[in-house]
Amino acid sequence: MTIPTLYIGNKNYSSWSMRPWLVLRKAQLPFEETLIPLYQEGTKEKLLALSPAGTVPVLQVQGEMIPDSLAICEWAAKCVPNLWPKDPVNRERARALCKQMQDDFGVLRNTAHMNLRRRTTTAMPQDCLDEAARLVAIFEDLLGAHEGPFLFDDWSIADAFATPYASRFNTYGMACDLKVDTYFSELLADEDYLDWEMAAMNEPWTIDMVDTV
Ligand SMILES: N[C@@H](CCC(=O)N[C@@H](CS)C(=O)NCC(=O)O)C(=O)O
Repeated sequence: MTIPTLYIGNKNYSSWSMRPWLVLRKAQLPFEETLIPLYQEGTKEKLLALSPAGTVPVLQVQGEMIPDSLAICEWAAKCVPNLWPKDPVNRERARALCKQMQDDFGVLRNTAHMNLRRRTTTAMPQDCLDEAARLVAIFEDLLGAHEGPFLFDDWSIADAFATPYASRFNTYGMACDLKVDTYFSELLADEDYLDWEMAAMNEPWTIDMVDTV
């Protein structure tokens, strides 16, 4: 079997790419990675050559392309056990939460862009803070209902999906309660996350519209 290739965007900015990369790492599945710098001349053509979605991440497996971060994580979960919670109800709740983390919180995602190198004290607009508070309340409930330290006890794909949000709270200095703050610190101290972050720190590319918010 040929080793799968994960096509990703800039590690500093691409929250969608980070999630399946963390999951493949945690799954200890061998993979190669190819980084396509985003928002440069020719980027869109390169992305469209990978899949009709025209976005990263994309996983190439046996010559076939799997676009979409959650679909890639589902593929990994079929290859190895325990990437989703064991309990069937929690498993489906974790899936639903991942879907929500993809589709919901648009103001938060589009105002407080993931930007691992950045630290700013610029006040975020109220609608962004409101969405951040709504996300924190969801995490707080789950952390209170489980033994922790993760959303559904053991690390799962849901925690990979939460990690880019944790980094946003750091970058923009957004407040959250102690339990969620401790959880975010756990995610950002993860050794695979730190490998990703280190690579992000050394990337040469910048995206002005995201660096000046
Ligand atoms: N729902 C998709 C969204 C992927 C996505 O929007 N990726 C961004 C990178 S962070 C992208 O490729 N943007 C480039 C573009 O839209 O031209 C997923 O979960 O994979």
